[in-house]
Amino acid sequence: MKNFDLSLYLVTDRLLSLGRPLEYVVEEAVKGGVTMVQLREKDCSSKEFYRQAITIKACLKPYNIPLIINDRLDIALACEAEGLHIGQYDLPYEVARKILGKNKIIGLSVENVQDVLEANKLDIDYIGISPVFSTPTKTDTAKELGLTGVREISLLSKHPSVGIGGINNSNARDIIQAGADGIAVVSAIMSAADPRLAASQLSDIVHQSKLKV
Ligand code: TZP
Ligand code: MG
Repeated sequence: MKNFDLSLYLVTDRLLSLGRPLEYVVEEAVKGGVTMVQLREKDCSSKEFYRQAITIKACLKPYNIPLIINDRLDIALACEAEGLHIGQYDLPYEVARKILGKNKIIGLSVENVQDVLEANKLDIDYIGISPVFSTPTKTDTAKELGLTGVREISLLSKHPSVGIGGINNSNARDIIQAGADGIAVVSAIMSAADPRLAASQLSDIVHQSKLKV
């Protein structure tokens, strides 16, 4: 059964973890309230990506938090992740679904209204609205969508949505109020001095904002 909660979605970047082991930051973040984790590691070998995936999978298991692999279908299969996240330039959704089967979670990044209309035709599990704000964490993004974009896209989308890009304590509430089901963050947790505290603050903001939506 697919069971997931997009409320606070941590996307990893080992290069932003201030030298701390990825599994340490991830586990602290989960203890703080992260509901979903995406392993997104660039510039590393397949062997290293696989090793990280196995380590993070084991770390999430006791907490029942789904592990989603960014882009690499082979790694998602190899580590028996709960799902895969694909972007507009990755493997087509149909190919991923055919290989992963109907019980896995597949998320798709959308960068504009046209992408959402196309996504509505697919049996994906969620969309990532990308990027909401510009961010130093990923510079090759499409144009920032802003809160107006989040509002428009979440209204149009037939799938649940999560905003990503430049999200932190000061704007997390706006993203939920604009209609997203959750927030996805990299640096706000990966680079926090105390990742557990950072996650718990973001989690509180998301849950309080949902009560008011
Ligand atoms: N996709 C769109 S923006 C982004 C990704 C992976 C990076 C978001 O990083 P941060 O640090 O939360 O702004
Ligand atoms: Mg990608």
